[in-house]
Amino acid sequence: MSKYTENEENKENRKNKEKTLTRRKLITRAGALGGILLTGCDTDFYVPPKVRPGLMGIADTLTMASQRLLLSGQQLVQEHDISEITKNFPVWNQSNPEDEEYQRLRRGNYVDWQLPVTGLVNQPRSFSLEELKRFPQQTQITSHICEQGWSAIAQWIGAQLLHVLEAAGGVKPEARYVMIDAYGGWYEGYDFFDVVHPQTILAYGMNGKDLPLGNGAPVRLRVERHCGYKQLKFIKSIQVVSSVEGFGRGTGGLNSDFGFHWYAGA
Ligand SMILES: Nc1nc2c(c(=O)[nH]1)N[C@H]1C(S)=C(S)[C@@H](COP(=O)(O)O)O[C@H]1N2
Ligand SMILES: [Mo]
Repeated sequence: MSKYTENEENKENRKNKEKTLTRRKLITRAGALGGILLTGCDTDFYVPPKVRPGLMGIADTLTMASQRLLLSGQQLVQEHDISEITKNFPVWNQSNPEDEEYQRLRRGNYVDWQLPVTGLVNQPRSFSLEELKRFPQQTQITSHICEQGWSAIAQWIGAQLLHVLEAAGGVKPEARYVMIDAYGGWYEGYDFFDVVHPQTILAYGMNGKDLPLGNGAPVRLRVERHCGYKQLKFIKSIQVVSSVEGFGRGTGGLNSDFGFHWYAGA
């Protein structure tokens, strides 16, 4: 039925993910990434990069800290059955970035699309779509919750962000955030708690097909414990950084620049 996966394959996939998900393994993996969890930056996991002033800031920090404490074992979000997939998954906000470069790539069916991974990685490099598809393929059927009041279930197919960073030589010890730029001007930042999560993938497929244009072709992020606006579409480049200074208004993402919570955990 599907180009990428079958129901059974998905079940097998999920079992494998559950097996690999022990805290010890996570630390080992993160250790391979440059000792992220071992170099004394644990408290970074509990506070946003920029705490908003006043009550909002206190609320943000408490929400993030309490969820992070509860989720310190890196639980997986619930995965659904193929029969629960929403028939017409919405296309929300941007549906076809106008950038000339994006339009050129789209007309060429993204054959020339390249994803640069730079900053605090040991071997900066780019990945083509074909190269991304060569990483172990992960599928997950999850629900997407938009802060603007809708939710829908889809199957996402992609490569773990963790694997991609490993293929760029792993990250340097100063690495704290992954900043992702998108065509159309959006950008978002993520900390390593979410970056190394086994369900955080660069998705190039949706419901058994290539990712449709309006849902972020050729590649979008799925960071499953977050709500809609963190699920960045039309990915252009990835940068590993020690600080979110110098990106937009310096809050760590376009949405937080405009007053949304940086930490959008659902
Ligand atoms: N680049 C980019 N990413 C984006 C958006 C966008 O407009 N541009 N919208 C966000 C919001 S608010 C939501 S709810 C989801 C919508 O994803 P969909 O269009 O696949 O439904 O993408 C998120 N990522
Ligand atoms: Mo959203």
